[in-house]
Amino acid sequence: MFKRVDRLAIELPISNNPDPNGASAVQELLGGKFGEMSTLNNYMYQSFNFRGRSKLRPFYDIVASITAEEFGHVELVANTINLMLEGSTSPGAPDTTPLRIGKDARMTSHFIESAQTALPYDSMGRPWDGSNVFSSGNLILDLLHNFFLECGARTHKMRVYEMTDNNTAREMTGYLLVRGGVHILAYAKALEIATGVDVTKLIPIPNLDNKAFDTTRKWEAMGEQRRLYTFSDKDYQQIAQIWKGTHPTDGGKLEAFAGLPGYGGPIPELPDLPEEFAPGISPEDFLQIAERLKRNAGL
Ligand code: MN3
Repeated sequence: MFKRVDRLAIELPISNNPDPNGASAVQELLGGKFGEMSTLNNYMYQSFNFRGRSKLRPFYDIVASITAEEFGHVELVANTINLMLEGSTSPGAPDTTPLRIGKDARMTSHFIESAQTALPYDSMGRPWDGSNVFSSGNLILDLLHNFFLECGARTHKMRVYEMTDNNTAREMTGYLLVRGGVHILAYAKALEIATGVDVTKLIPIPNLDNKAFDTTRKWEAMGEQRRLYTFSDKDYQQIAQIWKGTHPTDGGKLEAFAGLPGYGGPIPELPDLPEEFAPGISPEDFLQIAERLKRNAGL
């Protein structure tokens, strides 16, 4: 089962200027083949389908706890896209063409299908689909796939980082580069325990340190590249049987934590967007809703 927390993985800065085309590039990190929806669903199905769980518990715990973290990454990237689109248009009567900018934006669907918010699509508007999930049932093959998936995800994050200097996008991407690096290392170490092969020698792919990206540095200074969380109060603690030893590039001690990270940020508040009819609740409607809520509460 899953427990939900009404908090974002990190605090996202409010973007200083709308960047609809940057938001369409960031869609790749959400609904692309190597995006967060793919990492989430790959690990989620592998954890549902895991054979020999009792015997291979530490491997199951690694896949299951990273699944939970990926849920929060999907949420973080979606919120980044929302903030990048924020302020693209302003209210106006239909005849003033208030959504004019939408027709020239790379992802017109942000302005038609959703009220300037994230969609489960890649950067070219292709919908994410279940064929992006690899769940072979062979433990080594699945772990190898996950290592490859995380390296591909890292490559795409680095390229998107180079495409937009929007501050919200950079903050999110820097953080996810650090956390994705943890997942690369977790799968490498799992493969090492399972096979005896030192997969960490392949790291980093691409061969560029996270430190080259400005917004990674504060997370690395905090030691986030060395921490793996269970995302559960009591379960999945056998991650510590795999997540131990030292970090291959920074030499620090790897630490497994029960629970969630101690940091996080508020879920950004999205204001009314009358030109998109969203949420479409007028002040008069709201008064009536408040009245009905009061009546339902017996007041
Ligand atoms: Mn991720």
